[in-house]
Amino acid sequence: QIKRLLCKSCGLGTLLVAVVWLLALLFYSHILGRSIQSAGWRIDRNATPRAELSYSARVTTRCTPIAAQNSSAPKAGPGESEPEQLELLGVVRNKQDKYIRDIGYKHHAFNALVSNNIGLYREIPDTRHKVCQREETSETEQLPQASVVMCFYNEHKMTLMRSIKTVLERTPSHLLREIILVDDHSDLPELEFHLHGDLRARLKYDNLRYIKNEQREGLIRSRVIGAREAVGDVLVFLDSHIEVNQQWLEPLLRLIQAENATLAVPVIDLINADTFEYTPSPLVRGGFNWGLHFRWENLPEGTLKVPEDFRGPFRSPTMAGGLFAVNRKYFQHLGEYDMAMDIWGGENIEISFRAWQCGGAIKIVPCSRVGHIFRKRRPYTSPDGANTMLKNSLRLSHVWMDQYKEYYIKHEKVPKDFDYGDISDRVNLRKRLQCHDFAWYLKNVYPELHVPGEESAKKSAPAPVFQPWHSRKRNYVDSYQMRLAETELCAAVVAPKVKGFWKKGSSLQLQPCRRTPNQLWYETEKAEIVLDKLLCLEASGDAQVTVNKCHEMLGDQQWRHTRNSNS
Ligand code: LR7
Ligand code: MN
Repeated sequence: QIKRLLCKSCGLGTLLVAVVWLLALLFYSHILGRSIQSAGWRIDRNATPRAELSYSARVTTRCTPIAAQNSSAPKAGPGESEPEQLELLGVVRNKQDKYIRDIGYKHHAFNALVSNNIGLYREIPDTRHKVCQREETSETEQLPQASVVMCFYNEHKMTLMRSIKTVLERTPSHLLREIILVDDHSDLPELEFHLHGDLRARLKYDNLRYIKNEQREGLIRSRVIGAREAVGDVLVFLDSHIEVNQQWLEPLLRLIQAENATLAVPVIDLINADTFEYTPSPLVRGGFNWGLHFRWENLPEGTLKVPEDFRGPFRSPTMAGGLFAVNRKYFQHLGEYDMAMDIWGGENIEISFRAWQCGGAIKIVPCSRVGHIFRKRRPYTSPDGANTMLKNSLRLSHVWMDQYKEYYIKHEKVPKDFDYGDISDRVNLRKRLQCHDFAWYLKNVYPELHVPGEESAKKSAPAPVFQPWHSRKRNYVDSYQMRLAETELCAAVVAPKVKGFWKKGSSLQLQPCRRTPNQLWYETEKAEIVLDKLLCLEASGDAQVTVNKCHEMLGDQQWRHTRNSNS
């Protein structure tokens, strides 16, 4: 009896499994309309990497303010959670922890408890593409010296100190002339101490210079105040809540040495405001819309074809503003910043237009990586509550945009009588430097921008945009095993685990199919094929396929399904 029962249920079980399997198969091939080529996965070398983006979510977002965008964050993928360590650092153990966290969010719009617990320094992932690591710094190479200018207003103390500390730790001392801190009249009690001495002692760095503004000036004038004190060959501006990555400075200096009228911009990696997780940003460039808001957008199609292309640099119509290097003399020559711009906003677009129109350039240097805390709101206001972005943008539009300023004014519905102050100095600067007009900029630097009323005959597609601050939260569209046709063998990673992860660079092998983590692949909306949430299928040299750290830059980690016409 028992035997019969068992057999019955086992028969039923088999049937059920078969039905589910069939349904799944049908769903897969008909609904998703794609098939996995199981025998021999192929690298489609002819495909332009960017062409593959066609089924990724294209959301247009801007860099700042970023409040609105975060709410639509894609759900985390399977098994995707913040690294354990960081989670632990966020644990609220007592009232004091809770206070630190809550007041931190209020004053800084990020999780100060985690930041405190991280302390002065931590390891962060090296997010550069592998071609960058091959870039040797030779003994004989003579690079210019940098002065880092960091201005801050009511910055979280530990975060500020870590920003400086990472610069000290990750910059060869012979390339760092000094660090100039400009305290923009902060009024938080913890910053009231003799910051200068305290910081110098704790950071053990003599060339730390400290300026405190007598009144609030805003980041734009503060940067100029700092820059005028600097003596290094190259100015490097940094926000006060950043962590620089390995060899971040050298590629910037190298570019400026070769092209002294180029503003060199690192890739801005993401430091999550809630968890402080550090994740890479994809390679994107800067644009803007007619509201004169900075936007990220994809590189022009075909920019990244072979691994060497990942070294850049890439021309960028604009920059985000906070992090860049520039020859100090050239910065002066170019007219520093507009000193009548207040507090926050617009200066990044202004210096972008000015640089391009007046004979310079802006280039993104992918081998230089600096992480920045992207927060959901700006935690401060201007002293009189004024909309400084509006005033600053009006100034820049009147100086640099010729008749095209009307698109801005219309877009933002700027009141006719809005007072943006006297711009004659900046108009004279434009004349003195004999700068190109805005039509030249649009034609030569940013032909992809849609001009209202004009046909979009320009060759590039409307610029699709990644959301860099979400990039780590991959959107998974599929999961599967890769089974060799007519066999029970599946593509697997068979490698020792290092600190709980498969060893990077491991190649694939065939193994009897099991739904074990080393055989389970997740496909993201960017067409990466991910194993165990961290490793991506990668085409490496010599026609090998391996798994390697996901670099989020597509190219050799972006895959296309091709139907096997014989089956
Ligand atoms: O009144 C102020 N005085 C200051 O000294 C206001 C701010 N600041 C300091 C502040 O402490 C910080 O160190 O200035 C720096 C920038 O201010 P944030 O961090 O509030 O600005 P943000 O990161 O939101 O804004 C981006 O756009 C700004 C436009 O004015 C500046 O150019 C910022 O430097 C810029 N930041 C970046 O580009 C980093 C990447 C973000 C992106 C995209
Ligand atoms: Mn910032």
